Amino acid sequence: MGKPIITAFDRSPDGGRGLARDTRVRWALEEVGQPYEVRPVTFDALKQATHLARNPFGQIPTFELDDLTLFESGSIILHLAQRHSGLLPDDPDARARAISWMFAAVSSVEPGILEYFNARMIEGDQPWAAERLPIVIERARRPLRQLAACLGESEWLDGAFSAGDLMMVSVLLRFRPSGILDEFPILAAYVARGEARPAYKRAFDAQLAFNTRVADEAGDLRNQGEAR
Ligand code: GTB
Repeated sequence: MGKPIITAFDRSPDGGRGLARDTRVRWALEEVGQPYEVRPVTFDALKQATHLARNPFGQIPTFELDDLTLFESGSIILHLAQRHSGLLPDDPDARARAISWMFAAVSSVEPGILEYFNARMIEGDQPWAAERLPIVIERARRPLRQLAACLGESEWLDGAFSAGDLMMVSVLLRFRPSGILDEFPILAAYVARGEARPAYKRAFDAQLAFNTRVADEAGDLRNQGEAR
């Protein structure tokens, strides 16, 4: 079996703050000890046929290994968690609950956070933006309040660290720059525990090095024709 190749922004707009979704896939790969390569893709190349064949929505991250190509960070992480040990419990019920948390992260928590970013970044100059923002923030806060109540003093969401935590921490991290995550000290501490994991640190450092590399010294696949 070869090394998987993931795609990432040729240059992430966040400059290496780890907020783009390749970081969560890198984190999962690090947790399971699977070496990988990174194919940088420019914004233009995202919407061209070669990349659309990997992801019909023209986005990163994707995952390629042998004949398998996957898109959606959640499905990539679930695939890794199912094929390697360390990210899902062996007990079938506990495994199902961990997968529930993965879905909760992307379908119950992340949408409100994304809507907040849309309201700030994309609609921020609309005449109604200031009036709408508090509604959007309150909608994003609601699942955080419920999540904090559920997590309480526990270290992780359901026993040992799992792909559910990896996904949830990744989703919450994106919200930290808003300051709203810090309204929930339980969640801020939970995110800090995730970030303290050696695998997260390796993933973060790798994406930072990738996004701050000197163009001509790129130790990746950028010379294979895609990112120009
Ligand atoms: N549901 C998909 C998944 O989970 O994989 C969503 C993938 C997605 O949104 N990908 C984004 C993308 O490719 C990058 S992560 N966007 C390009 C496009 O749609 O044309 C989102 C992101 C982008 C930038 C920052 N940032 O600069 O801070 C953070 C997160």
